[in-house]
Amino acid sequence: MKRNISRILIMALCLVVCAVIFTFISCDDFLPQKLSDKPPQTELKPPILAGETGGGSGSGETSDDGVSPITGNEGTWYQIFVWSYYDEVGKNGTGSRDGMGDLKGITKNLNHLGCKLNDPDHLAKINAREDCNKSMHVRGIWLTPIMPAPSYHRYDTTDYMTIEPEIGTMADFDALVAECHSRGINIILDLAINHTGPGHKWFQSALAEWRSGNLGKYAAYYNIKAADSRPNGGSGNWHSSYAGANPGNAGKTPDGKQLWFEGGFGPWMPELNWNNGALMKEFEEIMRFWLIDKKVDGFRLDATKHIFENGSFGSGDTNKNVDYWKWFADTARSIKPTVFMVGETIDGEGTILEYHRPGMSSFAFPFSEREGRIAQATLHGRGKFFADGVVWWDREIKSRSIYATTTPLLTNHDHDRSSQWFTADDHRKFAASLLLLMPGQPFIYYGDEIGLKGWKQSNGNAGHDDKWVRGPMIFWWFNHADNNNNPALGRPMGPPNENGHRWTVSTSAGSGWGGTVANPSKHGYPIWEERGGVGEQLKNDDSLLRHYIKIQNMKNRYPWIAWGKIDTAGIDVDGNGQVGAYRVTDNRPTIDGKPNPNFNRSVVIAHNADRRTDREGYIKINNQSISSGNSIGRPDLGEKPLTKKVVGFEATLAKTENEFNFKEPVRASSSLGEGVFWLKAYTTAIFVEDYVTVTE
Ligand SMILES: [Ca+2]
Ligand SMILES: [Ca+2]
Repeated sequence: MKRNISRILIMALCLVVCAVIFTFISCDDFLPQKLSDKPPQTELKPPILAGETGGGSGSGETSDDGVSPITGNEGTWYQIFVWSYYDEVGKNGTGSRDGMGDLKGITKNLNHLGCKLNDPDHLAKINAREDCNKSMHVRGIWLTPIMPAPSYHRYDTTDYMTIEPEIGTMADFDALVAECHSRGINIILDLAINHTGPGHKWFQSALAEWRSGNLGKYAAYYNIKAADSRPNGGSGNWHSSYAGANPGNAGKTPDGKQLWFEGGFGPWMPELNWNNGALMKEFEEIMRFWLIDKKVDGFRLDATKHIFENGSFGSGDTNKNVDYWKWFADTARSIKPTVFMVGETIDGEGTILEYHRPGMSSFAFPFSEREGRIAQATLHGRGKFFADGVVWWDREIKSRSIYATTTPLLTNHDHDRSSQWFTADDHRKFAASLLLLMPGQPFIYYGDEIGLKGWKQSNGNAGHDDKWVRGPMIFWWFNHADNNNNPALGRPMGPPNENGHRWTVSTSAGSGWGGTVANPSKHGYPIWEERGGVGEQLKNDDSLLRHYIKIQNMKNRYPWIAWGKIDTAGIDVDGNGQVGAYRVTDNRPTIDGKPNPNFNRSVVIAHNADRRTDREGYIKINNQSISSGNSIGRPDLGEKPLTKKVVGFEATLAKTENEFNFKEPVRASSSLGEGVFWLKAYTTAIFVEDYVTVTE
């Protein structure tokens, strides 16, 4: 302080600059994956350089500052298959439990997902592992379809503006939304709008009009033709009779011609005719109803590429569909500017990317399942391949729309459960670190956080089908009486058995869901005899659930991971591609009109996917002075030039949240602005690059 400059005021916004390394217990019980193992599929494409794909200007959306409009509430999402989540009451939200999950069951268990925002000690409690630290702190829930529909999966909607009575009432839904919002949790609904169920009044009205010969409003809601033989050259996509809860023949016109309707997914899903303006108006009202009246925060959009086909089923007319979804996204956004939309496009990488152009997200399937990039890193040591993919994907989608965000997932209701093919807990934990620390808004499929297992019928898993991957969430496995002492977790949830838990769901005719599971072991559930459900895993610091919570807590300290700008400048790593790293920088000066205290802060996220060997990495920040006058840093504090640097690293081998308090840097580099990091085998680190403010 003797120096004769007026003053050096070092004001670290967060002197607890930190790198947190968390590690996992080595498991010598299993054979390590050989790094040379050939991935079990054809090589995924390398990242495409900017410009190669003609990224273009998206579909015309711009914003003043060129960055995504955000609310500050972005983050990790959680997908719930309502019927299997938690059974609290009977039909219509009343009476005693009936073996089916319901909306009240979700509301009751929200502590698992997030705690009250208005709790002033929120963060302190997290650090102290009290109350709220039982929560995963997700920022949103995706409910699979909750509207009336005859099938077990509910993607054959018969009424877009009511709630299926099996899971409760509209009042139950309102209560769930309110409770979610009080915890900072968004809710999006699953909309299946390529088709309806045959029981929808629109479809029945359409057929009635065709039969009467008086074609009115509804006749053109579906693709219906009158013909002596099956249309389109006998295409299997056209049906003369419909299936479902109340099957029937489509009937004939007054002059005796058979009626046929298009249904690419089968005779239980007649396809809507999206060339129809009246139908579009209909859906504007449906969107308004949910977004405004019911306060939902957005939609998950089913079967996006099937709206318009290019001839055969599944061919997907991308150009027409992108235009269609642009209409949808623009309409939704005009109703609610903050609406979040994510589509399901099951197709190649290039096609999925194109479905971001409408101004919505689209699930990042190239990162999912056992062949995706997360599994490639987890099972085959391909950390760099993963990180390169992260950077590539994020850049590609942002070049297509400012409203698009990376929306990765490990699995969903259509996939084999990840714990089935991640055979060890360290696999599961490492994969969770990869997923949750991806930029954008990752999705957790309910139960993945406790390692629920289950095969789907595909992949040669004879005797299995969808229900095996939509099994009961397990809140408690052992000692159901424990529940009495843990009211926050609600009543016990047992494993599936012959006595009525969950699997006695015999909903509606033709569902195929009914009956009990005669042999639970086939389902893979016995794993829980060792690990337990939510309740048991919360008590175990080394559990998979505790790992999810741990990462979520860390991630939520750096919320810009969900929206920031991504790059790899100055990052270098050793090894043969086992280490992958990328930087995410908060590029929002303001959030919701308020100065963003994290503006221009960044983190480097690094993963060592080598399961056996510690690896080095190197980060160099160019001590780059950021010129003043561009409102960086803390405009609310009137801060002047900021110098960005890595102040230090902490190399705590953190196993519990208590160790995340970033006490002191233990690995500060010798010169400011650069540093070497060292990652133990199969660990992940977050390095926080912070600011030191220097004023004269
Ligand atoms: Ca129930
Ligand atoms: Ca269609």
